[in-house]
Amino acid sequence: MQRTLSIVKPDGVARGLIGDVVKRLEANGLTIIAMKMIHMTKAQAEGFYAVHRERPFFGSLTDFMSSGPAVVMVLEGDDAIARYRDLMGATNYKDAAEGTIRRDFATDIEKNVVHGSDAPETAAFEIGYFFNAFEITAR
Ligand code: DGI
Repeated sequence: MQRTLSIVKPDGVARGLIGDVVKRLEANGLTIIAMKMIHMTKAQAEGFYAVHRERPFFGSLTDFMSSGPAVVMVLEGDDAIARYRDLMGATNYKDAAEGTIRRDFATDIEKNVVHGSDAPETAAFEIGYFFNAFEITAR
């Protein structure tokens, strides 16, 4: 069993896509073991994406991520990190495979509806960034 962090980003929440994302997670055997709505401050978004702080899009990305409410979830399942990345599709929706969340819903390389951890170490950091142990349902 593996855990990963999922975010329905502010564009996805604003456009009414929470249900579509959750439906795909549940239909594909990823179990939601924690979930809440948050509205990140700019500083919280900068901390979350600190790995990208030298990138030219860092300011724009953290403005966007702090622009409205987002839904953060912890997903659990066999190979959950890679399986959820497959459901999301490539970062740039134009490169994303057919039937993926980003291909079907994203409108922009930055406004790409969802986030998912890319490795076990980042999943551990990202889950701990938003959730404490009491917020993750025991299984
Ligand atoms: O793990 P991903 O979300 O697929 O991608 P990432 O960790 O490389 O980048 C994090 C987010 O930053 C991504 O979802 C959208 C944004 N981003 C990535 N590359 C670019 C970008 N935004 C802009 N404007 N331009 C980029 O080249």
